[in-house]
Parts: sequence; C-alpha cells; structure tokens
Amino acid sequence: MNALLEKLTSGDVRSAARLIRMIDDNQPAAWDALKQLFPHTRRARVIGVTGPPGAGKSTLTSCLIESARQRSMSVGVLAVDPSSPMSGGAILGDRIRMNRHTLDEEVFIRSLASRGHFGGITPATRGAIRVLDAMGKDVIIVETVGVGQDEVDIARLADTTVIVWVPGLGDDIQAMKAGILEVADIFVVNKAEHPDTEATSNYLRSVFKQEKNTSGIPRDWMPPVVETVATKSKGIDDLWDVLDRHREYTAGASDYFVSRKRKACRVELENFVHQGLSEKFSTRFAANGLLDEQAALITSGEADIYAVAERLLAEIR
Ligand SMILES: Nc1nc2c(ncn2[C@@H]2O[C@H](COP(=O)(O)OP(=O)(O)O)[C@@H](O)[C@H]2O)c(=O)[nH]1
Ligand SMILES: [Mg+2]
Repeated sequence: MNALLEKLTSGDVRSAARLIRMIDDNQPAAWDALKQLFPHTRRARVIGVTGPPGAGKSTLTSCLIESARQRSMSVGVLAVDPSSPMSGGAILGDRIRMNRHTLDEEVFIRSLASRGHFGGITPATRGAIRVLDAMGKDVIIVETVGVGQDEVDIARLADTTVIVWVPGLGDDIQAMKAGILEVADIFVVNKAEHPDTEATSNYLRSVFKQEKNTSGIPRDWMPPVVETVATKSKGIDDLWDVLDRHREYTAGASDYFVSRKRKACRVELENFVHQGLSEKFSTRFAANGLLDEQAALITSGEADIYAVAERLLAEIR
C-alpha cells in the first residue's frame, strides 16, 4: 500500500486509477489509503459542473480542460453520470477532442459508478476527488447530471459550482429554483448561438436579483451569467474570468463560503459515519439471521422489542 501511495502522490496515473477503483468498490483498504492521503490533499481547485442532461456539460468540460492546459494547469476530471458510462477516458461528448486529452499525461479522466445513487455524490465521490488532489492535479472538474438535489450535493464538494443551462429553459428554473439559487456560483447559458439566448440570460439575472431582495440568502456574490458555445469553444475565456473572480472572492473573508465549507464537511462526516454504522449493522445482525430470529421472538411475545433494540445498540457500541 505504501508503494502505491508513494507513486500516487508523485502523480502516477495507474496508482490513482487503482485506488479510485478500490474506492468505487468500497474496499476497506481504500479508506485506509485515503486516511494516509489526506495530508496531501486540499491543494486542488474543485469545479463542479452540473445541469440537465444534454445541456453541454461534457463538451464544456472538454473546453475547460483545453484552456486549463493552455494555462499550464494539470487537470483531473470525474464524471458522475450513470447515463453516460465512460471508461478510461473515451467518454465526453466530443470524442476526438477527448481522445487528444487522453494522450496528455497531465489530464486524468475517470467515471464513477455511483452505484445506487442516481447522480449521487457519495463518500466515494469525495474520496475520488481527494485521490486526484493528492496526485497533484491543479484543477479538478466534477461533472454530474442533475436537476434538483444533485446541484445541492455537488455544491457541497466543489469550491465553485457552475450550472449549465440552455436557451429556452426558462420555466424549468421555477421548479428547481430553491435548490439552484442556493448553490449556483456561476450560470452558463450554453448553446448561445440560439436566438433565445439573450432573453434566457436576462431572465436568469432577474431571477437572481429578485431572489437577493426577497430571500435573505446571506451572500453578496451574485452568480454571473456567462454565454458559451461549447462546440465552438466560444465564451470559454469569459468563463475562466468569472471562475477566477469567484476563486478570489471565496479566498477572501467571506463568512458565507466558510460556513458553506463547514456545512459540507459536516455532511460528509455524517454520511460517512452513517454508512459505516449501517454496514456494521448489516454484517453483524441482518446478514446472519439474527434480526429475523429476534422478530419471531418479539411477535410471539417472548421478547420485548425495546429491550432487544437496546441490546443490539449496545453491542454496536
Ligand atoms: N448547438 C450546440 N450544440 C452543443 C453545444 N454544446 C454542446 N452541444 C451538443 O449538445 C449535445 C449534448 O452535449 P453533451 O456535452 O454531451 O451534454 P451533457 O449531457 O450535458 O454532458 C451534443 O450533441 C453536443 O455536441 C453548443 O454550444 N451548441
Ligand atoms: Mg455529459
């Protein structure tokens, strides 16, 4: 394991891939490895890219990779998208472009199975991000497909959350408004060659303005709206400008972002402990028939449910 970690922290792609696979398979050794990796993390800048299917997230991610490379930043990409499985890199929308990236040693792309959680952000997702962080990636892009809860989840683990939107999707924002307004740091209106673009951008700006006046959301960062045509790499410099602006903003003394980070950490911790307890419970009691046995005793009146529950809890402790 130590050899693996040593190679990983010096940027070895195969070690990183192996550890991510172990994390995705929920192997106990993976969590040990992460414990040792933790001191090597917290360096990378994590950008979440989310939005409805087909909005152009993958194409945009590809553009971001390209311009990050032009700025000499190394890049890691995690795709958490059960609807578009990818393996070893041949994944994102623009295949030719992505294939070029996969030949670039400084670009590392993986997908996560996120089993059982649709679009889900799990302790495994967070673990995989830390692997990319520890291997020295400057920028980590996490693409998730999402409408609703997923945006909130992604914002928990990203330093900056980019919501990708398309012209004409006006009404849909009403449905997801609460969640989105809470987490959006930057709004991208992609497919901006479409005639409805300006109307959609103006609409989004007006929604944020109105929300700021009425919601009392304690933040002074107004999510900027950036228009892009990802298939033509248009608007990507503008997007980087606001990404950099947001980074500067969050690096400053913003109570809002500090408390958001703490909340994210708390949620991750809570999820992790829950997951651990529930696994312990399953292997210890549920799998060996003990629960069925006790249920039979309780229904026949031979045992007291409260006493049994108390005993099981005490045993877990
Ligand atoms: N017209 C147009 N099509 C785009 C643009 N960006 C992406 N697409 C296309 O939209 C489709 C979905 O893109 P993809 O990146 O896979 O979307 P995702 O599901 O959000 O990851 C693909 O056919 C892309 O080529 C754009 O700016 N304009
Ligand atoms: Mg995609």
